[in-house]
Amino acid sequence: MQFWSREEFIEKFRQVGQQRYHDRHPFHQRLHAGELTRAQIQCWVANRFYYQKNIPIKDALLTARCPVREVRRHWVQRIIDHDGCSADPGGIERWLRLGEGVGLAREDLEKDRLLLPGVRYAVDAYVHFVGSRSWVEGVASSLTELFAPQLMKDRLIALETHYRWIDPATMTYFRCRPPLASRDSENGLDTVIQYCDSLEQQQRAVAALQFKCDVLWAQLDAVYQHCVAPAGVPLS
Ligand code: AHQ
Repeated sequence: MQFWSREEFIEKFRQVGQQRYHDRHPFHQRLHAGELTRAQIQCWVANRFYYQKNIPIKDALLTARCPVREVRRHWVQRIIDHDGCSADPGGIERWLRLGEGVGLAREDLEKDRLLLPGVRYAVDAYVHFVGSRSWVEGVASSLTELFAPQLMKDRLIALETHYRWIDPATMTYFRCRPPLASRDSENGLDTVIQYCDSLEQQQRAVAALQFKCDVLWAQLDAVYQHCVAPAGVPLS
């Protein structure tokens, strides 16, 4: 097998997303169908917060491991997008507002009081992956966001349609993130294509995306198992 062209490489990433991205997970299917209870939504929001607050930590690990200034400039911006700055409260703050919107106390999220073991270990595995693999594999693992904008747009419509008990003003996270996700994933894709200069590195980049799809899937498995369909309890 020889080095993949740009088009072939991109198609490999698209195939991974098509088969394994978490938009296909039963939890998201039920969320979008309006089938979830307040308690199930709260469980999801509280556990996704652990993922969100670890994003800038893994981005800082990637930035520290990357010797290319032009790449670091993009990743420093990603940290600011989540942690915020004087001009913008940031995505983590917007997620805390979402938590309040679904009836959770900020401190419950900040102190991981509702965090499930499976979510903790999936997210910690992601942070460890980025902190221990090549920086290009770290960039490749973020490319799940190629598929995030449409998912977040669909999710926002579902939340506004089916879950009217949530104040729409607290859903700003899902209004602000899609354009940043598009910007970041386009930059990440160009970076991975530019810096993978062997077939072996290209294959490692695709494997990194597969790993990250499993990180996202495992988080929803933990939430689904805990509060939607506990093992051994028939759904009907
Ligand atoms: O809100 C999300 C986010 O800030 C990020 C950063 C990015 C990364 O660096 O891995 N991935 C990501 C994602 C976010 N939201 C998820 C969702 O379903 O709301 C999707 C997730 C992703 O696709 O990786």
